[in-house]
Amino acid sequence: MAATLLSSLRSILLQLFDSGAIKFADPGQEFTLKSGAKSPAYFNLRTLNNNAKLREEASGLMWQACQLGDNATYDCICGVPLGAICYADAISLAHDLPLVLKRPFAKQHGVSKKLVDSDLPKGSNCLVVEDVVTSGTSVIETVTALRDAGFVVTHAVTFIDREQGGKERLGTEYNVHLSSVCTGSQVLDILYQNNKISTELKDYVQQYLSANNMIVAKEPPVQAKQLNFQERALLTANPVAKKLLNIMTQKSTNLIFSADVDSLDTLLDLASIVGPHICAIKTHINTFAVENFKLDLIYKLRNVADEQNFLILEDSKFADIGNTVYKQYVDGYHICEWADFVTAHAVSGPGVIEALVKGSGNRDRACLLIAQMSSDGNLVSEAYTNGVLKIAEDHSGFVAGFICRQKLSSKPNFIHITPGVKLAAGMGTLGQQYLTPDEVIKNRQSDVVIVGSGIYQAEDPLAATIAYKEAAFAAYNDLL
Ligand code: S5P
Repeated sequence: MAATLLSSLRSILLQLFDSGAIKFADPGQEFTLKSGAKSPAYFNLRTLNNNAKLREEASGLMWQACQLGDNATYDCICGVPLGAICYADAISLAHDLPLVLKRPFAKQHGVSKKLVDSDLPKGSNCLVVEDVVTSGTSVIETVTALRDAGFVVTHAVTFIDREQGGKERLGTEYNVHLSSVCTGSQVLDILYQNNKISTELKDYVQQYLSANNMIVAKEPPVQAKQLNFQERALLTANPVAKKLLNIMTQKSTNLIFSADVDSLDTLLDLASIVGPHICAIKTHINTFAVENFKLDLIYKLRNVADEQNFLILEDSKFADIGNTVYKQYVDGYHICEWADFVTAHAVSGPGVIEALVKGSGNRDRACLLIAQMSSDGNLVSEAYTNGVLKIAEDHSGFVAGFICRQKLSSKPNFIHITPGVKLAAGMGTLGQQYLTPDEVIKNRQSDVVIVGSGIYQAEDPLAATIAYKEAAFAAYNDLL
């Protein structure tokens, strides 16, 4: 980088750091990113909006970073909404490039429901501008909308590339070349050289950025199933998924107990008995009679879970629009406070996950998406399941895996969890279809079984738990 550009970049980064737009967290105090992933580095360029001069300078650097050479240029420019529109606008004004606007959501009223509304000729080459790129998902959304509207998109530019897989994904999967003014490592170097951060912090954040590529390779070099739970934990960014994989290894159990009992008192008693043999307990908090409901009992369950090293999975099956899900998750039964992870349908789109990410705040939380169901005659189609996988991949920082009938994804970070399990296969009551632990883990290559009535209706729930645990874990070991 030329000396003048470097000095301009240095001055911008130092001002961003001093104004709190670039922040770093010590181990254990990580920030939650938009995708739900935790990170010790936080780059929020929105504060550049407060300083017109600085914004103009930053836009100038972006423009220089994405020059095509040979006097070639772009026909128009589009900023990823909302954060990067101001940079696209500054470049548009400075270089007389038509500005294309992409809406964050399709208009619900009026004549046009399009995401991109422009009367520029089809085939115009549009440069896409973003402020910070991590996994590249937001740039991809804008590229896709522009292409759907007839634009050609070959190049995108960002101020900071966090070097967490976005550039590679854009290049290999979308044929878009991403240029950047600087990378996450360069930000660290410049701040370190200017005595803003210590060597320890620089090394810690650098290590995190290098180890947490948000894009798990399309085809992992080793088949996911050949990796054991412990190895997969190392490849998993979500803290809950990581914890579950580690618990399964430490306790030799891939059994979740579905505690569909009549009262919270019974649930607590059973949890203490079966706790040593399960990796998680699954609750349906809204099945308890309202008049008997005592929230303090659920906090007692939290204590038992922590003491006995198992997680709590609240099977809420959230399915509404984001705003309602947020209220159900945060206010209804205070689920966000005591449940490590929850289930959600993806039928209403990614807003459900975004609501859960928001409701989780700084807590270590995750969700499982319902990708398939065990009930007879359910309406889940293959196309729907594929849609669920796509949403999960776009939100892999928060989605820990799937409720499913078989292995669906080869990505080692996604945990496959299967309900409808009994030692004897067959039809249950009200349309439930049961498979055996062997069928689920060995033949269908799922990772974890959920067992409810097979345990709580057994004469000896502890003996039944041990039998399910041993059957499911032996099937897992046989596969390795
Ligand atoms: O497709 C599904 C998804 C879920 S989460 N089928 C299911 O049975 N479940 C849940 O798993 C269901 O709500 C119940 O809590 C548990 C199965 O219980 P069981 O008694 O049939 O083992």
